Amino acid sequence: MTGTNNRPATVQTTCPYCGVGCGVNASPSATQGDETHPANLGRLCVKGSALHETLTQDGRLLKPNVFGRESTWPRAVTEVARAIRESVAVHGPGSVAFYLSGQLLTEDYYVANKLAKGFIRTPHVDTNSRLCMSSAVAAHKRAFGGDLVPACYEDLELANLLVLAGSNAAWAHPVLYQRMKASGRPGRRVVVIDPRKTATSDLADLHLAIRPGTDTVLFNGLLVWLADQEGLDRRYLAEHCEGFENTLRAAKSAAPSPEAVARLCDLPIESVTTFYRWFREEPRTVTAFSQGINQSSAGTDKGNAIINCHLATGRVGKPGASPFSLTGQPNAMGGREVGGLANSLAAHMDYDSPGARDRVARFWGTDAVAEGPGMKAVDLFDAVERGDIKVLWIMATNPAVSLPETDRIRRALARCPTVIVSDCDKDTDTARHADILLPAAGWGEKDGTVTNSERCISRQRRFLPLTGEARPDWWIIKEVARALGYEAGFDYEGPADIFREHARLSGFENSGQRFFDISGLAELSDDQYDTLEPRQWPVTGSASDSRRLFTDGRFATSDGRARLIPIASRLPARPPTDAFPVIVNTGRIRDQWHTMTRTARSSRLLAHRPEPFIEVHPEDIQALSLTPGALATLSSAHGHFVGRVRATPDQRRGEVFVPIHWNDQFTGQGLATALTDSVVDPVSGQPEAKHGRATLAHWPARWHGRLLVRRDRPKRWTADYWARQTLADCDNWTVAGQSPMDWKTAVPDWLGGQPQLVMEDVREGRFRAARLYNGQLEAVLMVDREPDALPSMDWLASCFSQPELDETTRRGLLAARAVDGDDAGNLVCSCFQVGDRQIQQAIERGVNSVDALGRDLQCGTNCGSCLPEIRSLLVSVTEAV
Ligand SMILES: Nc1nc2c(c(=O)[nH]1)N[C@H]1C(S)=C(S)[C@@H](COP(=O)(O)OP(=O)(O)OC[C@H]3O[C@@H](n4cnc5c(=O)[nH]c(N)nc54)[C@H](O)[C@@H]3O)O[C@H]1N2
Ligand SMILES: Nc1nc2c(c(=O)[nH]1)N[C@H]1C(S)=C(S)[C@@H](COP(=O)(O)OP(=O)(O)OC[C@H]3O[C@@H](n4cnc5c(=O)[nH]c(N)nc54)[C@H](O)[C@@H]3O)O[C@H]1N2
Ligand code: SF4
Ligand SMILES: [Mo]
Repeated sequence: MTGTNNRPATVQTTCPYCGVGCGVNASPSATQGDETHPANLGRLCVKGSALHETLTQDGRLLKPNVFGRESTWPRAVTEVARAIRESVAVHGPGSVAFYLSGQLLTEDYYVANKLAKGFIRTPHVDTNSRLCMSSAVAAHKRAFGGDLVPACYEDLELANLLVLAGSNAAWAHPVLYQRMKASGRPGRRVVVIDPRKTATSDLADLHLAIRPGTDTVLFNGLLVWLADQEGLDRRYLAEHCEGFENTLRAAKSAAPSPEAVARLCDLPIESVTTFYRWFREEPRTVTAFSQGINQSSAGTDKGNAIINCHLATGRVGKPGASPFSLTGQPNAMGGREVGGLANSLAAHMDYDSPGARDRVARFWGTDAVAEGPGMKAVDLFDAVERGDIKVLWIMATNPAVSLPETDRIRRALARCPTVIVSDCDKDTDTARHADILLPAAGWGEKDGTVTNSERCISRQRRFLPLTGEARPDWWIIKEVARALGYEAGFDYEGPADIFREHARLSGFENSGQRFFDISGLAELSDDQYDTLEPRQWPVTGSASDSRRLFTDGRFATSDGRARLIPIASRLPARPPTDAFPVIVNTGRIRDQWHTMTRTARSSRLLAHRPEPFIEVHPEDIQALSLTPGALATLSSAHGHFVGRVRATPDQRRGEVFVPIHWNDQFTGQGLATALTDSVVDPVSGQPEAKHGRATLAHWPARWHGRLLVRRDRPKRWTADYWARQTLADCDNWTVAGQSPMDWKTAVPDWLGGQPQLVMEDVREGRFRAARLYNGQLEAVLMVDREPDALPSMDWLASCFSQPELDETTRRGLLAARAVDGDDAGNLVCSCFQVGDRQIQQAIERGVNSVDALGRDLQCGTNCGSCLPEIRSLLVSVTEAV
């Protein structure tokens, strides 16, 4: 623990990635699961256990930068304050906007929200949570009267029927997935609702490969069926709910029978009725949902269609029985608590909550707060593009990659007179558009709190010195506030001061109406804040069990009753057309985090999927004359995505899946968001990120190449296709081109100088060149007509660690044939670097179970994130043999 004289080697902190919010024992050289943390009880996934590998100074923004020049803090703060002051004076407060993030700590978020809404008085404060959780927030508010998550993690273990709707928890919430798996027992059933078969489906007794976007139909149909089969809790409905009759009527006209549901959702009728029967039979049911539900033009309705079924069966806030929104970002919940969304004000009060504006203004000591809701992310960037926003301050998010129609977002950023970006990295796609860049302290360098998916508040603690001139976000905002003349409102010495104020506001004039109340933490001393144990909210003065909400059937509405919401069946706003016939589904991969600014620093993590890819059904591959392992292009109305084709029957026909992670630093054309439209849910404003439209075609390459260059060498070449992978000593660039190359002339640019070793076979389209420095390998380029004729990357990378290249290696570098060495194949287990080829060979040798493979190769024996993949290899290799 911090604060003691004998500073131990590790510090208890919280993982900065997903909303599971695992406790981590961290030191600069190792990260391990915290056995005392209630979220993970010692477990970590592969990203959490590789955290220390991402703590390099590579790529960090070390100093403020003002209009293209390195600067000092006093100058940067003065410039930010000047831009804001002038814009407010000339164009009014609404010309200033903030775009925040669920990756800020609660204390950072609180001060940003207070400065904007309470002092600058602009309502235009939105956050990347708009792209993430806003549909779930809106659904909670409609049903429960507040943004309230009734369940806790234990419910996932207690449930006898676990429904995972639009969630790939095995990859996106791995530690929760492990808890679900470990709690399996005879009779427990799992249903996965997802258009594609994912690693999560490994746990499923029933997988509903639903037609994208049709979840409202499925759950409307469930409500009708429950009513027909006497599966409702009439008493609970009568005592605690409103709106049932209208809701049932709407459901009946939308989804009258299981047959209609099967047709609309494109599911086998037996699967639909099995799901419905299980749901009716099992009172202990949890429906956990994530982005397959939220990121939809019907996201809020999907959420409410799920909650309707839970209310109608009385399964809310009971052990093992609840709807459960799995939040994405580490502090998505904290941001919602401080009121970071454009339609909220502060501390779970909205602009239209009775008395809220006046109450918050009095509490903050300001004469008035912003007048009403501000613009939501997509509208906000429209306003930036129109020129209505003159100053835009972006913190801890990378909208040039993560918002839909990135071409337009980038145009908007280029047009905005003053773009301020607070980030840890100096060269993100968004930072490239910044006029003022502010270096933010990163994970491990700052103190504060985050709230996870089960309302548990945990401390992030510092265990590293600040990098360069980087400062915590709260400090940066506070300095700007003071420069604007708001000293009195921003008199904070440290995050503990801010946390206490936030806690006080949650209880301020709160007569039990606002469920978000942590006033029990308002008087923590600095030491108590330092040693704060994970706590679920509410935390009021009185001792009460806060594991679950609504246990007494009382909700946060004015009359205390929950609302069922009538839902018309909804389909994606923009179905495929002849011009754009392919449906593009986008999402996460196991080992990367968002726009790769952190996870791509770990070569271990990037090895699992080293290049952008497109997952396609084998019959579509045939129909479109694509080649598995070759490149293909997806083209939408907004741009292109080039990636390697992965053939998989797990994909529905006519639909493809692409990862969201690649950005301009790691590939030439790999933005998933170039394929999605700015179509939003009408209630929440959340973009339909799971449903783009595109054409799909083979990408004809004339040549394929592999370039390995020692790290940090300037790049003086370009290629039609390229993807970068960071390795221990060098960068690996996978490249391809569509026009012929004169390699002898071009090669010095590629290798950073003249090569000593060259081999060219023009007839075969083959070229090999290497540059040495003091006998050591500096750069090597391999070009061939077919990608599989290239030498193995593992072998090439290993040549970089040789202090002096021996004769055999030199000959190998020039050899015409691929040098395979001990190629492990595509990486499966990141912890022990075990590839699919090794696993396949072991299975063929007769090592025929997950446990035996673990004993033989160690794969899957640490974090367990790769177990679903190992299991599917066991099935496919065994079937093939
Ligand atoms: N490894 C990793 N983990 C992460 C993150 C990360 O970047 N990397 N990010 C975190 C964040 S911020 C978030 S929000 C969460 C997201 O966590 P998830 O929501 O679990 O992850 P996604 O891959 O975005 O999408 C989940 C699934 O929705 C399915 N889907 C698409 N359309 C539909 C549909 O119409 N209906 C249904 N039922 N399903 C559909 C997709 O096929 C996909 O498998 O992950 C968090 N965890
Ligand atoms: N097509 C499609 N689009 C999507 C999604 C999808 O599934 N499909 N998912 C959406 C979802 S759910 C999300 S959450 C978003 C995520 O999208 P983003 O929020 O844009 O992605 P990140 O890479 O997490 O960006 C975080 C940035 O903050 C920086 N950073 C890290 N720590 C700190 C800090 O402490 N302070 C500051 N100031 N900066 C810091 C990082 O370097 C990085 O540049 O993407 C959304 N976009
Ligand atoms: S499950 Fe989420 S919070 Fe836990 S270690 Fe993995 S990424 Fe971090
Ligand atoms: Mo998210």
